[in-house]
Amino acid sequence: MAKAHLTLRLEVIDSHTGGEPTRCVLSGGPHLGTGSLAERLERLRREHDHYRRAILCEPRGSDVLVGAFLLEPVDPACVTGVIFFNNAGYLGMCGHGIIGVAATLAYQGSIEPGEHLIETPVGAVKVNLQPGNRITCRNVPAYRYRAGVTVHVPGYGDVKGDVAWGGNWFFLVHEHGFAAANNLTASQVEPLTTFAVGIRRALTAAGVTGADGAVIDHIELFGAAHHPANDSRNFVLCPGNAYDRSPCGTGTSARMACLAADGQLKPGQPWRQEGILGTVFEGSYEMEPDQNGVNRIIPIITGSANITAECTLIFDPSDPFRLGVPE
Ligand code: PYC
Repeated sequence: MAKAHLTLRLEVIDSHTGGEPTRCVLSGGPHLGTGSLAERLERLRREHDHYRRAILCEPRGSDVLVGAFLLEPVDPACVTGVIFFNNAGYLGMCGHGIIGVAATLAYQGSIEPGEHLIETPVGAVKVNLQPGNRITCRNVPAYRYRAGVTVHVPGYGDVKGDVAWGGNWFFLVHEHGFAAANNLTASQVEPLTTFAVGIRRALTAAGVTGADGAVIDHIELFGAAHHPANDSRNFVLCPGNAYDRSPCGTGTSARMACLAADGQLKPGQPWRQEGILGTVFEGSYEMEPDQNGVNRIIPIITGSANITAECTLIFDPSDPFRLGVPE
């Protein structure tokens, strides 16, 4: 097999948003040419996927990390383009990640407080940088695709949930044993993960997908909030089986789309989503017609991020794990 070409050094800035890490790759990434971000994502996937594992997986990273390649936007109104990736592949959008990207741009002095546009493969996202690294992001349109879908999960029985888009595809489940026992806690991450992986397998086996056959790769379980100021608590399983340490921006968007569809959350009404670590995203939404005139919610999510590292990744040609530990 031909030796995969890889830059020797990459400049990165790491941050975390409510506990969930983001690694921004600032320079030294592969040349992806021009074209839309969706086209460049496909080129990255097809021709340079080894970068993803080398940057994100062990020994330089871990399954929890979400990567963000910063690149030239197509729309000059955007401050940057970004392609998100993780241990399993690529993400259309990433809520905690966009907050991490904005905090990184602010740390670098590339953006001032106020509004900025960031281009993603699924559309432009507006961010508003406020004092104290608080960042509000106006996500891509979100919607519920199917309500009340039941799948049989071996070992657990029938599980009912909604399929919704919030920038990624989610299956959202409210009724389950962990919620009944108020067990959406960090100490239960292993059994929660096993349950959520079982749901995802059951969805695949039953042929339940998002629109156009899209794989539902995020599973979101809900329970009562632990803090009285919050509306709900969640556990989110990500595509590569890591769980989201934050309340998940795209998952919170999918949740608000379902609440809006059920008439339980009005435009502008606040929604405080607590994650498994107790960190919170403040959400609300505006209603807007899409290009086909169909009303979609535009989720608005606020969180904060902190910078944790600014460093150079080194890919020594003699390192047997230069491209990451093999799967
Ligand atoms: O915050 O949208 C999000 C997200 C997706 C996967 C991990 N975090």
